Amino acid sequence: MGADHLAHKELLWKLSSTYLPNDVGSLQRSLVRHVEYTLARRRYKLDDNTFYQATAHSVRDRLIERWTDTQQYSAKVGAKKVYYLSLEFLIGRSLGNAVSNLGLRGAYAEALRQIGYNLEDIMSEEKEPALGNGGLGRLASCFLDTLATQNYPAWGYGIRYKYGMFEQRILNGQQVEFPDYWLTDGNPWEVERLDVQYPVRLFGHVREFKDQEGNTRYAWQGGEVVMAQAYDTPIPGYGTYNTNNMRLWSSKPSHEFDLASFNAGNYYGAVEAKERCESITSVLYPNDATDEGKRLRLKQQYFFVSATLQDIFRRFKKSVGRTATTKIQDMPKKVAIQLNDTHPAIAIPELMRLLLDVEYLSWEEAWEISRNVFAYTNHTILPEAMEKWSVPMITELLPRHMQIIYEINHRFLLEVQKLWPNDDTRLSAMSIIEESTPKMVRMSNLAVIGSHTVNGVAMIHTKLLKSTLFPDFLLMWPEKFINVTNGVTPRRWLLQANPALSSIYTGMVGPGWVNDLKRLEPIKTMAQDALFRQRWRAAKQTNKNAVVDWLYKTMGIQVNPNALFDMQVKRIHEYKRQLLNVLGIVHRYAEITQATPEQRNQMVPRVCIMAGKAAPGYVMAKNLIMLVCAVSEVVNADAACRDLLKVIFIPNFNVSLAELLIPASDVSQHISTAGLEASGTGNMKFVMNGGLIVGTMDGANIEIAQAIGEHNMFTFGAKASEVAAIRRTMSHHPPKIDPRLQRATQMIRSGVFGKPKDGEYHQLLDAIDPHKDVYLTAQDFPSYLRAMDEADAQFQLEEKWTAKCIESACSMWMFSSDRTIREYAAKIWNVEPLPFRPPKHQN
Ligand code: F55
Repeated sequence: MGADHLAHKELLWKLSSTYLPNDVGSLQRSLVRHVEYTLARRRYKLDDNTFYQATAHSVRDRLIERWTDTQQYSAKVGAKKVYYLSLEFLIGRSLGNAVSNLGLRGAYAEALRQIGYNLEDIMSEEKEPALGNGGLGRLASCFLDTLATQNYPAWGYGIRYKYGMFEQRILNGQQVEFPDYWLTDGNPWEVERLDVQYPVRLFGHVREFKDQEGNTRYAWQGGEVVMAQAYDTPIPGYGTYNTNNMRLWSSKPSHEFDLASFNAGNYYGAVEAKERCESITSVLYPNDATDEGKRLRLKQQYFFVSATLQDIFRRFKKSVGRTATTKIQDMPKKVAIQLNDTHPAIAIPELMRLLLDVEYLSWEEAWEISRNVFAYTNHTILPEAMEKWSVPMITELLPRHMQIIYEINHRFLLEVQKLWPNDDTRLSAMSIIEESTPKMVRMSNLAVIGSHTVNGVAMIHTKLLKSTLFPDFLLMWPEKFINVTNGVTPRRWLLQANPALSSIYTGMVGPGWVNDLKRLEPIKTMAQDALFRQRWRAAKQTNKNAVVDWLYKTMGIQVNPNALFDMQVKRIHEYKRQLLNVLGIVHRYAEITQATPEQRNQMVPRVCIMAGKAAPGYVMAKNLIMLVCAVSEVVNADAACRDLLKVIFIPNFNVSLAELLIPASDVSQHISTAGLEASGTGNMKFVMNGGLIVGTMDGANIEIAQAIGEHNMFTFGAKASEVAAIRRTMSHHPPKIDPRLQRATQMIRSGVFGKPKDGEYHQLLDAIDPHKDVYLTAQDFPSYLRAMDEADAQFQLEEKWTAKCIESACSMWMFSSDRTIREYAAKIWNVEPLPFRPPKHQN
């Protein structure tokens, strides 16, 4: 290197190596600079939205310096990286999270205050990206937060949908979906990487030929080529400089399109083809528990996987170049890929294709690498959610992958035959191909066969996974199946969502609890301290008041702030049994209207809050929303209920609303039919925030009960082990209907809540007929009421109730995603934290 070059390099380094100052004055200068030079505005009274944009850019600058340094550092070290592949990331708003994780919340609040703006108001200007359906997408985002906070070298990969989860409005008491175009104001949190683009092929054909050694090789050719464009979003850790990356792909046309159509002289055809390219990443599929088998969805999955693997491969090969000793066979030493459900499972044949057709490895070598790279997380055992793609569809869209899947299956079935000769039943159950018409590819079998580890997301779920979904695979590979119980990030779900409770925690044990939730354990003894209980209640009241104000401001509804706040907020699904909740509410309404004034005086006032989206094509879920809205109309207008009962359906449930609601709940409901909710993560958030649970022995409820003590949870209903037998019996010996249920359904059927013209309520109620009560709603009704009564009774014993809440909230450390991720790192990924510390002079 020449002397000039070195001097240039040194000067450049000096110019770029210092971190931005974070004192209030500097932040203000940065805000104004962004108003003037980034947004090109001045000498106006600027509105909150403009200041949101400016604040976001100012914070973004501070994220970027840590982000680029973290990435450079981990590349230099050549550390093993985790790649979390998910078709969904439900990130929520970024501004509050960023200032909080950077430790700059106070400084920004003050900087803004002095120039006449309020940070909270500014934060609420942000439109939340809704790039996920529910629990699965939110889990991915909690994991990214923890991965950064714990200094793991990790990237999230996903899709940058133009339209996220639809916006739900309630019109005439029914859900109506509106497109969620979340990019209208631009997105200051992303960086478009014009230098990171990959071609992705679709359709075409496979050519067979001989390589120089005379081996048969295959090349996938022709078809259409679409470009994948990378957009990067920094993911800051809390209390660390480490800032990870979330890379989302957007589809755009490749130049090939221009050429092809130009040659054909077909202008309109060319434009249409371009539109088709862009449509791949247009919209998030809004189903959270059914597989629609739509072709565009398979295109999305492959598009995402292809771009991601090319990117991972390129990075890995660059690192191979740096260290002469690393070979392609060492990929599993440098790369761990986690498949978030089967949605990205086409990555398995895609990696095989790259290793076979591009790298020219042998099948055995390729398979060895591939299997040691991938691990698969299952999130459901519902049969209707199991992904299957028709063989004709895959053959048309991804001809080479279909070949590879057949080859994987062929070799696998030979192994099965060796283990279990002449066992055709087992063979067809374990096959990747379902022998139906048309034949189908079972993505879960592919994912199990192609991964080194498969995990469920709560103990009971993993148990059922082994016993019902994959029993044969378990016999074959007993070590492959493990449990990693879900968790949620305390940064977003406590520190940011619940400042009132957070400041109590910090006052008691210092700020360390945010990254080490175990430190809250000692606070449990404070449950015995009357003064502490009072402070605790004051915090809860602050949060309840915030919801009361919000309800009045946005919905015009007045509620009693001293009532028991009861919430069920999650996707609407029959297995989650919102119907059980509504029937309970109708029962309560009946009790109130029939009570004497003295009896009414004894009743516990309740505010019942429900929220959640129904998949647009899910009739039963939409009917349920209709019923809730109708019940709400009648109950809230009935003078008899006044302060005793309010029923509220809050439209458009999302991460921001969850942050408002969860800290304000006294009781939340997690009441799925036992065995059907894989884990649930809302349950964890509610208890961490000092609420108690009414719940079934399902998903993570079971482990939460264990952690906080069963006396602190209102449990009810059939156990998972009993469900099958109950279902079998009910068809010939239907159970007697509880008279209270009889009354509630009678009220609904007779039109107390109106009579919609298509018999929507009848449809809902027919499904709980004791002959065919699939979700055991009628079956569990009596014990549900008992649990709710118990909650009422306990709520009246204010001091005892508070003690329960304190004990529970401070016993929740194992439901921090920090614990979850440590388990993934140790048991699945084999990766170590790599803290990045900037040189002293830089901060
Ligand atoms: C999204 C798309 C499809 Cl095609 C299928 C399912 C989904 C989805 O959103 N699933 C989902 O949210 N599953 C939930 O995952 C959570 C995290 O593991 C669990 O807590 C929850 O029990 C499970 O239902």
